[in-house]
Amino acid sequence: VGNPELQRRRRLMWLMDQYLKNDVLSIQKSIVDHVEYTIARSRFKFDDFEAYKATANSVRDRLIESWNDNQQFHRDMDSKRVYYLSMEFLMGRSLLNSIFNLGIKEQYAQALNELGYNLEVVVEQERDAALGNGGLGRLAACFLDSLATMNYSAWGYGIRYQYGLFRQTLQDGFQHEQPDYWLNVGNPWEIERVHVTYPISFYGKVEEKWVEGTKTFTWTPDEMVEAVAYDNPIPGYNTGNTINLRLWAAKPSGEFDLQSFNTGDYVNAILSKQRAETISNVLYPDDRTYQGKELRLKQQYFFVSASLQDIMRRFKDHHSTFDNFADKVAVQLNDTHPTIGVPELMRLLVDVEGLQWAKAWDITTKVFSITIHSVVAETLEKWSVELLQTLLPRHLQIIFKINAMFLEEVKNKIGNDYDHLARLSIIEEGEKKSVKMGSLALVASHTVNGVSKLHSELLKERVFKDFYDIFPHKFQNKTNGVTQRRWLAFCNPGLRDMLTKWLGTEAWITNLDLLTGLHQYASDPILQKEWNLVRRHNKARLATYIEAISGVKVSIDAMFDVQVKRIHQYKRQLLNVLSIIHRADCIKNMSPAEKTKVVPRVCIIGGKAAPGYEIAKKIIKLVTTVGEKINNDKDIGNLLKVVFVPDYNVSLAELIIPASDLSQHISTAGNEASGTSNMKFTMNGCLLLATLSGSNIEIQKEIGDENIFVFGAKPEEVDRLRAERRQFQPPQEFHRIIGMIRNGKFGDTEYFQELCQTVDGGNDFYLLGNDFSSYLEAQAAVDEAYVDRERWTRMSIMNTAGSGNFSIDRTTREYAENIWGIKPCQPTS
Ligand code: GPW
Repeated sequence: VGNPELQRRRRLMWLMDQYLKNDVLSIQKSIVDHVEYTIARSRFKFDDFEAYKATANSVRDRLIESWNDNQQFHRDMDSKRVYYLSMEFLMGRSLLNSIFNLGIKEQYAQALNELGYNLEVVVEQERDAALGNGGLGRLAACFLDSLATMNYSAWGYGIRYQYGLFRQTLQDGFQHEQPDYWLNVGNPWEIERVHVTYPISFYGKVEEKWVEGTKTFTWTPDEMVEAVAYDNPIPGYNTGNTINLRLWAAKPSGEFDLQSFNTGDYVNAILSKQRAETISNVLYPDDRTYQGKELRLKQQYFFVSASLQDIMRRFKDHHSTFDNFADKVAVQLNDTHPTIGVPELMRLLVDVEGLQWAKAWDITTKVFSITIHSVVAETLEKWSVELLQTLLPRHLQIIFKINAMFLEEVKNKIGNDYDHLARLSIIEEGEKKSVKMGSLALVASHTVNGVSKLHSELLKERVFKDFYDIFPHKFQNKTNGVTQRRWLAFCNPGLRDMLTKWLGTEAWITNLDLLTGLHQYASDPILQKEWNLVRRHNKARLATYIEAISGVKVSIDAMFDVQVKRIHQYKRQLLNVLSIIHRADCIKNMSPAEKTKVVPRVCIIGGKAAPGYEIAKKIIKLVTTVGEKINNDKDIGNLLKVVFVPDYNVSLAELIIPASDLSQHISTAGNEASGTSNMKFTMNGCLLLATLSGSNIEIQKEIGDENIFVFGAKPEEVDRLRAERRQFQPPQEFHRIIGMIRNGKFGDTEYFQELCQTVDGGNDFYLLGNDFSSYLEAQAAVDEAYVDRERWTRMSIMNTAGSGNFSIDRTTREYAENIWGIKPCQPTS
């Protein structure tokens, strides 16, 4: 009581509470304040978009308040924190998520309503923050939600791209890319920190000097840019814990390169400095192909260096030596993209802070851990030694030294087996030497994990076999998860209320295992009736949307059969299209009596192709062409509709997933590292048509074989089937359908030839021909199950009931306990 500092703080806390009350009237006042003072519109006249902006700003105020309290709390506690470094954060919209997590959704709905606005409409005004490509980026976003909700101390670090993932439009059925300049309408969710900046250097040369008997290195860069922090508060659900996503923007550096101003060419000097901003301009839209572009490496180094400098500055506020750095800091690398952080931390510790190499290496190897998201070594990044030498000369030296010490160490274990050493070496020799970023990350990390059980085994057996032999203790599995807040509670309000009613508690929103409580009601006719009512409502919403964008009228009695994800050959959207053609063909050959037995389907496909990925673009065109043909075929009528949903993104996923009856996760066995949308569909009571890939296998185990449709080769057969594919004879139907495309049944005869070639016997790397029969059988089983409404509904309920393990909260807890060494921690009062 006598402590004046404490009194002062209490007073400040109390004052803040006076400002930001959460009753309807206070919320209305803050919304109208923002209309008038922030967006400077008349309080009597603002449209839905302005209502969104004002509402978002009023929520932002509340977020900042809890953000500040939380950061202060963790500063005082000096708790260990995890930093999640990722090139991508696929956040989607924030408004609904924020007011739900803060527990003020009802108040906001009422406040807006009384002002003459509708929350649902207002929410739709927000543009997606699409700072990611797909699964990897969305996983990062789910982690943030979970870390905040579970009261961990955590920050995300990434890049504030000015252009998010391109927007996909279709013109004559072809994909076109439109820039996503998402910041031009302003971003109320970020807080610019003009004073939190770090210099980031590039190019130049390194000088070696002997100082008091030790060799020192001075890097004199040729280019310098400034990294400026933008903070994005991430509120947890039902907790005061609001964590931070700090994104870096590149700005011209103020201090550097003053000489160019003295040459008299003042204007050009400014223009050339302006080019610094290009570093954070645009997100690379290629999901996993590395083109070795210098700008990409610059982006990686830019955000990683800024983040590490920031982490070290924060650490130094409390500590005078780096002795217990690793007790306070854990850094998670989201795939190999931030791996340049390894030599960067070494450089900062050795060259800047003056630590001995051995000490710095000890710290580094205790700080880093990495998640790998791919099943094949070819997708792991490699950077040419030449490029590194030019762009980051000091880092290349450090990488060489790490490699030399590492190879020295393994020689003691495996002897002078040259081939073996070459495979382990971080440097790939050859005409063009390169640095294997995966290997570098593995050598420096205390832990490496895959993202599903099967995938983690494949990492040990294949991708990193040589490393597994010498570092078996480093390898772990962390099966992915998704946040049930966004992906169930918020995007499917009907199901949310029903779950809460039947389970008698809302606690499943933070403890998804409670969903097992539904098992006992799976056959209960009352639950089944309510269940189907909710599903129909969701399907009606999607049907309205589909009609609005495509003009295609779809019946909600039809089965909604959905495949939405990035377009990739290994994900086999082509297999889906081929079976759609087959289905249409069968229907056309039926008698009227036979037709009455057909289960009507609406096949919905969505996803973006990387702009340079020609085959993927041809798949999109095939879907739209086939759709055009089928949708206008009188013989088929309502028995089959095919819709390509353009510009699939987080917000569309929130509409589509709750409305799906069947969803397809049909990559060649073992080829999907995990998959995460499969989890979202399962949670929402959608049945899966799935191959033995990634987390499909674990979902099957949780919900039971009888509640999922699994088909296709076994993962362990894939190598052999690939080797024998030249001899394999695909079934007649397969040939026939390919023939139809080849012969111009769907037009664009020339255009589709190359696509057809990809499944020609010798070429069919993803084994579409091999799996075709089994796929059709599974599809028939789906139809059979669907007509038995009681059975289908029970299966649907069993999917939701069995999805508890795929909450990201489970994943987060496993990382926290087995990798990061952090504990939940929140203020007691
Ligand atoms: F190539 N994933 C992704 F493996 O979305 F790095 N982008 C990528 O660049 C890669 C993987 C990479 C996905 C996986 O394909 C998917 O199976 C997984 O569920 C997801 O990452 C999250 O782990």
